Amino acid sequence: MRVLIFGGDGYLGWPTAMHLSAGGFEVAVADSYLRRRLCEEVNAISLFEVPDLQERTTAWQAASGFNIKVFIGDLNEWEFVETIFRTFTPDAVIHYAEQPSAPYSMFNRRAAELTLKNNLGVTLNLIFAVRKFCPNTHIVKLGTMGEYGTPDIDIEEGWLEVDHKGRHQKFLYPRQAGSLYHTTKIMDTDLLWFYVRMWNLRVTDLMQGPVYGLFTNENENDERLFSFFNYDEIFGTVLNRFVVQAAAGYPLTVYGKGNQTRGYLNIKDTLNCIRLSLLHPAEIGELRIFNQFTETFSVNDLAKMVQETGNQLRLNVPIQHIENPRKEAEEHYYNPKHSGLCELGLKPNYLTSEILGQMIEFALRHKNKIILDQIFRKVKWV
Ligand code: USQ
Repeated sequence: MRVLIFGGDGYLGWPTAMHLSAGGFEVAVADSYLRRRLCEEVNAISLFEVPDLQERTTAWQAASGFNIKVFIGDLNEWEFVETIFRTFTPDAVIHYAEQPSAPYSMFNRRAAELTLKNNLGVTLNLIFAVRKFCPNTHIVKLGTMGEYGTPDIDIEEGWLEVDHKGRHQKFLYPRQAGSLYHTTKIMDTDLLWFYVRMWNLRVTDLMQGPVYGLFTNENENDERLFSFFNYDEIFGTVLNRFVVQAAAGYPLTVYGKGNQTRGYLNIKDTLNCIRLSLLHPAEIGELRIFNQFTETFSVNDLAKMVQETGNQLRLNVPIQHIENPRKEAEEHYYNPKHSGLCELGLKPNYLTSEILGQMIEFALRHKNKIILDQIFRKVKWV
């Protein structure tokens, strides 16, 4: 299967490229290095330096013998997207190429505009390219659990059956995001659903929760193949941040009451979910939605687990509740369904103190590179 990865340089894009390449897929990656530029702009530095895509694909070929094709350019530019599809017509496209940070999207007008234009522009170009060059190609789009928000009813897997005044209809599950970034993901889903109805596209939209981790089966012995590991307030996700904070002796930054609950998953399971989605594609004319996470935790749960594991490693790990820079419910009902990917064969890698210990030990090996000023800068959302 020929697989094209939009956003192949990112935290998840690069590990996905290696994973599929190792699994016998023919892989090409496209990226504009937007994330690298934005991280530089806001001074958000990964825990260790990450080589560019040319260097990484060369290192990967030396390590595995597999070749990954690289396209560097702006996926908002239609001519660039056309060139890619002419050179490498894919059986499936995985779309990660979005400005991925909720805090960044809430910075200011310019950041909001960039997030909106980039995320929707790339999705639109992808849709038109598939329609023009390969209408049966399977689009696998990374959405987010944040599209649903935190409603006071169970969250279904993408769709809600509604009985109204004696009649019945299935709708996209109501979405109400908590940041502009998450709102662009809702708009992406709406765009895809519209074109599925218009043009019979074949789409899987994966509503993913926050991902943690660093180690995959493909990179475990070679640091040149590691993905970005951001621990700053803007591009770092909560558990990766807590791990670095524990290593640095920085009190864990629990926002507000800490009862915000989300569905989390290990980076290894992101790769498994993507592979399973490719191997079991959506039907022509279907928008298939999976909720992509393996277990739910509150921020307090995560902080306690990191504290306990840190203590086992003889670290002193204080927890500090700080004023929440975001506008979000700090106590809420949360019961999202997530059976679809398990039915396709997902065997979850659950969060254990062993996994946390490996992450903390890795962060300890890089402790001299941790910049404490990056950890909390109070990017207020309101
Ligand atoms: N949080 C803290 N302390 C911190 C950082 C975060 O308490 O130091 C809290 C946040 O307030 C939030 C929760 O932890 O309640 C998760 O925050 P996060 O920064 O890990 O995740 P989020 O900003 O929602 O975004 C991340 C990814 C995004 C993905 C999303 C999935 O950056 O690309 O779409 O997770 S989800 O959250 O399910 O929408």
